[in-house]
Amino acid sequence: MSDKVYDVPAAWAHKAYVDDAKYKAMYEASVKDPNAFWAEHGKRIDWFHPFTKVKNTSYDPGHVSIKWFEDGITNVAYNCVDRHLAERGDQVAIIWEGDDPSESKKITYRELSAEVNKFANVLRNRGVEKGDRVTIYLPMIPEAAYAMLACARLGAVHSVVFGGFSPDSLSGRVADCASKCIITADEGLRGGRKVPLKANVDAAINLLPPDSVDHVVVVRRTGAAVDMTPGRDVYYDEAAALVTDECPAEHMNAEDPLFILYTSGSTGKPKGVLHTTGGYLVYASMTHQYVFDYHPGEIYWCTADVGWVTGHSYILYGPLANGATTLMFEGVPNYPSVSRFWEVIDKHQVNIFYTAPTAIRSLMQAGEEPVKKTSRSSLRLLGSVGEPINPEAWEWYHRVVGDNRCPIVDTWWQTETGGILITPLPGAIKLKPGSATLPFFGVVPEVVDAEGKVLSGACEGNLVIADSWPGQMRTVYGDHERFEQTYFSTYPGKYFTGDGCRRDADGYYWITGRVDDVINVSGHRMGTAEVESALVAHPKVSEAAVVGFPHDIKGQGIYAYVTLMAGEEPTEALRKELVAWVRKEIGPIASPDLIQFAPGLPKTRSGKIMRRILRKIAEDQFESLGDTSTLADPGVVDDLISNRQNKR
Ligand code: 6R9
Repeated sequence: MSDKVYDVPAAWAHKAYVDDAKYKAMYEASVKDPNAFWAEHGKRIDWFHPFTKVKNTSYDPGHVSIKWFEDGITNVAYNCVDRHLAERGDQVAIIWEGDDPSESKKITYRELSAEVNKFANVLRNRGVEKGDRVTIYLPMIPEAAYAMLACARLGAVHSVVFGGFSPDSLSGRVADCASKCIITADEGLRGGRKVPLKANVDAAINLLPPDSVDHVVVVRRTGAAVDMTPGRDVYYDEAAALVTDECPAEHMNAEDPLFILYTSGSTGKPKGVLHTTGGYLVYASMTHQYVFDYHPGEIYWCTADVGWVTGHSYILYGPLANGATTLMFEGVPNYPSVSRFWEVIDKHQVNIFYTAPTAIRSLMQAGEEPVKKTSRSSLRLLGSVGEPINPEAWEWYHRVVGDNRCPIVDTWWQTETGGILITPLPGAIKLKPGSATLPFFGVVPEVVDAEGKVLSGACEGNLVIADSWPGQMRTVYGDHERFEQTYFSTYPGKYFTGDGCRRDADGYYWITGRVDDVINVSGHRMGTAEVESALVAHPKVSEAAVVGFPHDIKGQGIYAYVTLMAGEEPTEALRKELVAWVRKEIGPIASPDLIQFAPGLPKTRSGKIMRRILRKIAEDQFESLGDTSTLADPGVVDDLISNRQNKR
C-alpha cells in the first residue's frame, strides 16, 4: 500500500464536468433519492417512448428482481448511431488500428450507420429476429462493432466469445444460449500470428447436436481459404452486396435483453451474464462521460478486446452513445515493438487511454526508453481496469507514460456490474496509487465481515453493494436461481462482489482481489474449477486442484496440483502435454504456469480438498499454513512443500 496522495490538478478541477463539491452533492442526491436522480439522468439517452417508472428493484432472498426504466421504449443502436447523424454524421466514430502498423481506417458516424444497417439486413435475411441469440466470434475488426450494433438494432441478443477461446469453450457457449447463428472471420491476426477462427467454429459446431447452428457468417479478414459448408456458411461481403443500408431499429423495452456475456465463477461452467437495454446504456454512457471526463472531439482509446465486458461498455456502447471517437486496436502491446501503444497514441493523437495493469507491468519491464522516444503530448487522462494495480506500476504509468501530467482513473467493476462502480472522477477526487477510491453516483458499497456484519470506518472485509444501479446484470441467462445463489445468498439482501477490500480512514476503497475460487490472470477471469475439470478430463489425470499464485506480470499465475492415475509416470513430457491439453480444452489464457505432480492432495476427513493450504504452498508461505490438524493425512503436506514448483 502507498500513502502518497496526488491532488487534483488545478486545471482539471476547473475544466472537468465534476469538481469536489459537485461530486459530493451529486453523490448525496443519487443515494438519497435514486428515483429522482436516475429519472433525470435516464434522459441522457433518446427514448421512443419515455419511461414513467424509474427504479423497481429487490434484493430480497428468493425474490431478487431488477428493473430500471421498465416502461421506456428505446433502441441501443439508434442511440449509438442514428441520433448522432444530424449533428456529427461526418465525425469519426471509430478509428481502427490494425495489427500491422501500416493498416488503419477511420469510420464516420454516417459510414457506421450504413455498415450497421447492412449487417442487420444480412442477419435479418438469415431469419434473425428480436430475442434470438447470435454468437459473435470475431477479432478486433470494425465488423465486430457492426455486428454487435446490428444485433442491437434488430433486438437480437449477442453473445460475444473472445477469439482466444477454444472450440470446446465456444461450443459450450453456443449451446447454453442456443444460438442459431454465429458470426466469425476466416482468421484473426494478432501480433503477426494467425488465429484459425473459422476452423474453430467448424470444430465447435461438430461438438454440437446436428442442426444446432443454421447460419455462419464469415467476414474475410486475412483472405485465407477456409472450408465453407454450403447452405450454412456465407461470406459477409457477398451477403452484404445484396442488401440495402436501411434497416429500421426495433422498438425495445428498457428491460429487453441486449447481450449475454459468459464469465467465470467459483463453481461450475461459465455463467451467461445477462444485461438489458435501457439501464445498461444509461449507466455505460454516463460513466464513460464522467469517469473519463469525455468532451466532444476527444480521441478515446480503450485497449480491451470486445470479447470482454470492458470492450462492450467502454469501446463500444458507452463511447458511441456519447458520440465519441473510439479507437479499436486489433493488435497487442509488444508488436512490432514494445513502443506500439505509445506510437498509436501519437499517430492518432489519443487524449484518453484506458488499459490493464498487466500490460503496464509487462511494458515497464522494457524500461523507459521505448516510451520516452514517443511524444504522448496529446494524452490528458489515463485509466486502469481488470485487476488491482500495484503502486509501483501506478507510479510508472503516471510518471513515465503520463509525464506526471495525467491523472489515473483506477476503475473497479465487473462483468456483472455492466459499468464502473468505484473510481476516481479526475476533476474531483484525489488519487492514491493502488486505490480505486470512491463510489460512482448511485453506488452504495459496504464492507462486511465473514458473518455479514457491516463494518464502519477504516476496516477490511468483503465488498458488497447494498442497492441496485441501472447497469447491474439482471440474471444468469436461463438460470435465475443460480443468479440469486451466486450473488445474493452469501450476504442476504446485498449484492456480493466476490472481492475482498479495505477501506481507509478517508473512506477510500482498496480492492485486494477475489476471495472466492476465481483467479485473475492478466486481467482475465478464470474459475479454478474450470481448469481443474479440463485437467481431470485427461486420461492420465486422476485428480487436480488449481490455485492462483503471485506473478510479476500477470498479477496471478495458474498453479495446478495434479495427481496421476496409478502407474503413470510424472515426466517433463507429460507436464508439457497437460499444459497443451488445457490450452486446447479452454484456450491459451488458461494455460497452467506451473504443474506440480502430487501423489496426494491435502484433504479433510470428509474428503474436501483444503485449498487454503495449496494456496499457501503456491505462494511460498510455508510458515503460515494454518491449522492442518483436520487433514486426513498430514504427511501429504511435507511432500507438497518439498516438491514446490518454481518459476523457470
Ligand atoms: C471489468 C472487469 C472482474 C474482477 C473484479 C476484481 C477485478 C477489475 C479492478 C479489479 C482491482 C480494479 N478488478 N477491476 N480489481 N481494481 N480496478 O475486469 O470485469 O472480467 O468481470 O473481472 O476483476 O476482482 O471482481 P471482469
